[in-house]
Amino acid sequence: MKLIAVIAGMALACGLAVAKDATAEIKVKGMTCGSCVATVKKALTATKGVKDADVSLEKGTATVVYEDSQVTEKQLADAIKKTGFEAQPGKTGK
Ligand SMILES: [Cu+2]
Repeated sequence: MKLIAVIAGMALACGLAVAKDATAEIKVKGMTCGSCVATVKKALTATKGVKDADVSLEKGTATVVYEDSQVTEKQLADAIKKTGFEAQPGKTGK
């Protein structure tokens, strides 16, 4: 019955690959140093549904990988706003 276990495992892996991850690029205004970046990143990664957050000081953006069934782009922007910075949801990619 080893073969069945292998097939079941493959089916499971495929199911996980299908689970939707969305990427949001949010404009963040007001960051001036590495500490600001860390604050924004921390707020994002602490938000439910967020898998990864990459904050750029030079570009003034936060690139967030999140599960769109758990959190919306607006909620991500709100999480940033709570830290005292201005946030504007931008384009969404896959
Ligand atoms: Cu700062």
